[in-house]
Order: sequence, then C-alpha cells, then structure tokens
Amino acid sequence: MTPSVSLSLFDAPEKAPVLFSDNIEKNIPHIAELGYRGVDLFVENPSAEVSIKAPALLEAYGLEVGVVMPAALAGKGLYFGDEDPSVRDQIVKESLPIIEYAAELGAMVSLGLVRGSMGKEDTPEKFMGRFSDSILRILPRAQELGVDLLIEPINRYEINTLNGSNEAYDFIEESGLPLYLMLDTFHMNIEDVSIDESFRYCRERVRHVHFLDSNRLAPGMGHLDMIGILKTLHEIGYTGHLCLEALPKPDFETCAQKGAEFFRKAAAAGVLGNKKRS
Ligand code: LER
Ligand code: MN
Repeated sequence: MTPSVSLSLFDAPEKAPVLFSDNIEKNIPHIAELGYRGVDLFVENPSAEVSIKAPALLEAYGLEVGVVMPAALAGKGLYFGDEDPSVRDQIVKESLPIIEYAAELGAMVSLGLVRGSMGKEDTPEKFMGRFSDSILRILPRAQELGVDLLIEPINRYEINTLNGSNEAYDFIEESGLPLYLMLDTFHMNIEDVSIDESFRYCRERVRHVHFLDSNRLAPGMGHLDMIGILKTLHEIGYTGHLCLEALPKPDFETCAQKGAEFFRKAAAAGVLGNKKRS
C-alpha cells in the first residue's frame, strides 16, 4: 500500500481536508521528503498554469497521483444529481477536462460532494436516476481514457446521498454502472456499523482509501484502531493508496509529520503490505 497525502493546486478553503495547499514548488519536494509516495490532487482548473506545471514536478519527485478531486465544482454549486438540468449540463461539461487531466496523470476521479443532495420534493429514486443519467454522459470519455470513476460515500452532515459504504456498494451493483469505490475511514466511522466489515463487504469495488483517524487527523491522533484497519485491508488484498486527506490541525506540518511517522512504523512492522501491482 502506498502512503499518500492531499495536495491542492489552488488555495484551498480553510475547512477543506487538505494538508498541502498551493505553492507546489515548495510543497511537492516537502511531501516527498516526508516519505509520502503519492498525492490526491484537488484541482480547480485543469488548464491553469499550476495544473500544467504539476505533473512534471510530481514525477520528478516520484509522487504518484491516486485521485483527482473535483470538489471545487461542488464549491461552485455544480452537482451531478441537481434538479436543474442546466446545472447538470454544466457539471458534465466541466468534468470532462478533469477526466482528461486525470488520464494524463494516470489517476482516477472521485464522485463525492459533486453528487449533491436530495431536495425537499426528491426521492432517492428520482435523485439517483438524475445522478446516473449524468454519469452515463461522462462514462464514455472516462472509459475511452481508462479513468476509473470512484463513488465516495460521505457522512450525513455533508451530504444526504450514499452516506454508508455498503449502501454505495449496493447502488453500484444494482445500477450496473461500471463505477468503483473510494472509502474514507473518517466517514465510515460515522456511518458504518463496522469499518472492517464494510471493507470486507465492498472489497471487489474498493480502488482507493482515505486513511484518517476518528477526528480526521493523522492515524494515531484519534481513537480508531488504524493498525487493525491496515490488517483488514491487507487481508482483502487491497494494494492501493492510503491517503491522508486530513485537516491541517494543530497545523499542517505536525499532522503530516505524525502521518509519516505512523506509516514508517507500519512499514517497519510489515503491516503496509505490498505496493500496487502494475
Ligand atoms: C472528500 O474526499 C471528502 O471526504 C469530503 O468529506 C470533502 O469534504
Ligand atoms: Mn475523503
């Protein structure tokens, strides 16, 4: 498994779970120096100068990109399941360059906050129908470029669709859509009956993990059994990234260092398992 960390190419909102924001010339070398081997990239505009510069710099420092995070689209009020067809048209249009950017980086794309929430008059069937229709419009390009699209179940305080891991897995199976899962232990701790059982239930579809402690800080800073979770991930044959999509508390450097220290100890104890098979 590959220790990774969140990096925003733009100045991320204060409350975003992003440890490294902006200033890629300083941040990318520092992330590598701390021992991380990958990043999840928060991207606002794939044709911005910073987005054009980032891939070469990441490669120079040996950092893989796990997932391109399009949360900035949600920040602009764009959602795949929105009731307004013009909003759905707009997000479909704006997500295509993000998928193309992910393809250039060999990365996947997450479908988290960009799903949106059900309105007062909505039913889950109506909402998921609109969401699925939008996804069907971006899937051909994603499949053509070999970019996996990942549903991220997100806790009820942020969104009201697909909160639990098993619910998201069942949605994918029942819809027949070729989608995968990104599971985030912070959300799982709020929504799931058992983090370990959810990983086992969803094992066939898990492509990426956001690896956080109970308080959305580095493993070891909260009260989850993060070593136990690593053992479960190993048991189900997971070989992907473990991304520290953490809050910068008490400050980004302390949290990033504590995460790096956890991963060093886990590697030394032999519980990080194998790297992704290529
Ligand atoms: C994104 O990966 C996530 O976990 C959301 O909670 C962002 O707020
Ligand atoms: Mn997450």
